[in-house]
Amino acid sequence: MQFFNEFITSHRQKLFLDGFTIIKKKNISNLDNFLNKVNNLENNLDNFENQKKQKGAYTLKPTVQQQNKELFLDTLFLSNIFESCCLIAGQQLYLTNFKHYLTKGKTPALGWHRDTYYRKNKFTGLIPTGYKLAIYTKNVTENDGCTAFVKGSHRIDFNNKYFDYFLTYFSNKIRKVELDKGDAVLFNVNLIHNRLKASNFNSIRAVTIYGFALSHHYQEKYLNDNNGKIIDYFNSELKKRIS
Ligand SMILES: O=C(O)CCC(=O)C(=O)O
Repeated sequence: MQFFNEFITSHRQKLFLDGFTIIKKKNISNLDNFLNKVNNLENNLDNFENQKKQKGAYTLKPTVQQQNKELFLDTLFLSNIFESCCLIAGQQLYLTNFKHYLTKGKTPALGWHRDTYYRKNKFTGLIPTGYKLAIYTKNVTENDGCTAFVKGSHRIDFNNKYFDYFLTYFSNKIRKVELDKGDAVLFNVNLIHNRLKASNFNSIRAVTIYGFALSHHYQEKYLNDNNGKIIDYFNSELKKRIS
């Protein structure tokens, strides 16, 4: 119990200070079945389509994502990862969506961005700020297009793109997360982050990214197309566990 409390507290402090925290696979139970099945999906490129918003990256086709929604959502509950994320964040989290990304070979960087921000009197993204959980289904090194963060930038936000540019290119706050298959990262979506370019011809980088809001209320915004079925399934599984 003491180990558990210390584990959660240290991740919570990292999340507060840095805006992200790495959860190693050894601390996540029952992940192997998920990793094996997702690797099988990754082995067939017919399961994927070009991701329109991310040049050079692929995501699961909507039909394949629907067929496999139980695989991606059950793993949150069958392992301890979702419960750990709620304890680390200090509150109940509610799924808004998930995407499984694949990049193969040389791939350009996604670009530095915050998901939630305020510019020119306009808010973008979820207010209050939600979280994303990334579970890596392949090892990832700096040259494979790893995720990178501007450490602490969720707490240094002057709502100004030039200041963000300064943080990204001239500060020493960039952290590139090199990880092993099965490791996960929980991050605050106000944090400046990026998928760096993959510079190896033979690199394969794969990750499932789940978006979480802080209330049921925010799920409504995501009830479009087939995503409603994904949210309904998540909510019904969550209800079984918290009622
Ligand atoms: O794929 C990544 O590492 C970053 C993804 C990202 O930027 C996002 O989900 O907002």
